[in-house]
Amino acid sequence: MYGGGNVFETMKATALADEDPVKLAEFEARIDRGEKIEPTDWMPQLYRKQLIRMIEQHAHSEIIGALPEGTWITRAPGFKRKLALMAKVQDEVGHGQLLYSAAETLGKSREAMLDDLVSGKSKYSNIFNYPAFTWADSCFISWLVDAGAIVNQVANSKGSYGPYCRALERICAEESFHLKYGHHCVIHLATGTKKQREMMQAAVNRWWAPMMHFFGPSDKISVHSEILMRWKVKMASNDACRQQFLDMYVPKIWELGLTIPDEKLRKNPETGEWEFTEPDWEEFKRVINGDGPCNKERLAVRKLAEERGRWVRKALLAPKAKYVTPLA
Ligand code: FAQ
Repeated sequence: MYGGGNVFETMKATALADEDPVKLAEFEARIDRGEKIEPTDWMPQLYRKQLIRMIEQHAHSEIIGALPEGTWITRAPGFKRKLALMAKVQDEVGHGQLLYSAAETLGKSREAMLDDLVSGKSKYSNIFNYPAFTWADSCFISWLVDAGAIVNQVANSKGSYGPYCRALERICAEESFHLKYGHHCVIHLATGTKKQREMMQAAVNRWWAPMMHFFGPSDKISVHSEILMRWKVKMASNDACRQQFLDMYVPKIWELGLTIPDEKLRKNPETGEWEFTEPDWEEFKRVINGDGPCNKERLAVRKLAEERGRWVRKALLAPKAKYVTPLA
């Protein structure tokens, strides 16, 4: 539906029919045995394309994700919070670096990926197209957006593509510090003054819908899940990740006296599944396709960074560049 489901089905069938059946069978047997695929190993073109798409989008999400929190560094309440937030934002950009490197092993250059980001051709996570109006919004991101990211990444770090899995392992270790920092910030506000509690509640109200979208469209309408799960790139479906997030974090949110803006939200005691209002997938579609509240602003900032940093990249890559000491 979002990437043109039927078109993708046709492309997938054609792409697989074009592959050498013996090599394809051996590749799939390796995946079934739980082996890691490495950059120089044979792989179907569709596996390569899907991995580039997914890792690239993930990398973009990290560097764009640094922006809403980044604007809070100078306004963070107190020196300790400033230091912690600065380190967190720096980590997120570092995750982008790791992920761009992992995607480059599949044959797409970093320049091409960044061009596709600023031109709007590539996607990045829906959630970073919403504004962080208050300090509490920044706290919500540090705790719950990181929590959602960890649910997804811990699962996928056990996947089939070596460079992506190794990057995810390192990323998850760092994200767990972010989660603790974010939880601490939220506890502070949720147990603080009336004004602080209200500010935190307003942030939960604003971010809940984007958070439900964050795990991707429901399995019924997800376009890529089937092939990605068959090839163990995605190790849990979008709905499974959403359920796991709700299981782990709804009780923690309630424990802090905060409410969640969804009257239907409850854990069905018979099925053990969380029930909730169906997310507005039309809004999701609009936001990921460029029409969210902050898409233009986010891309403008990235574009400026690309333009301002061009001379540095050019100087570093110049073939004749060399360091000349004053005494030489
Ligand atoms: N936002 O068929 P599916 C973070 C698109 S990192 C935007 O289900 P798939 C760290 C999807 O691309 C957060 N677009 O797709 C941090 C596809 O469009 P396309 C990022 C989305 O790939 C924390 C279409 O919808 N994490 O937060 C989204 O099987 C705090 C159809 O969807 C990752 O990227 C979305 N939420 O499953 C940083 C993890 N969901 O390409 C700073 C790796 C779906 O056909 C502060 N990625 N779409 O045009 C994944 O696990 C998967 O790609 C999913 C989507 C689960 C995101």
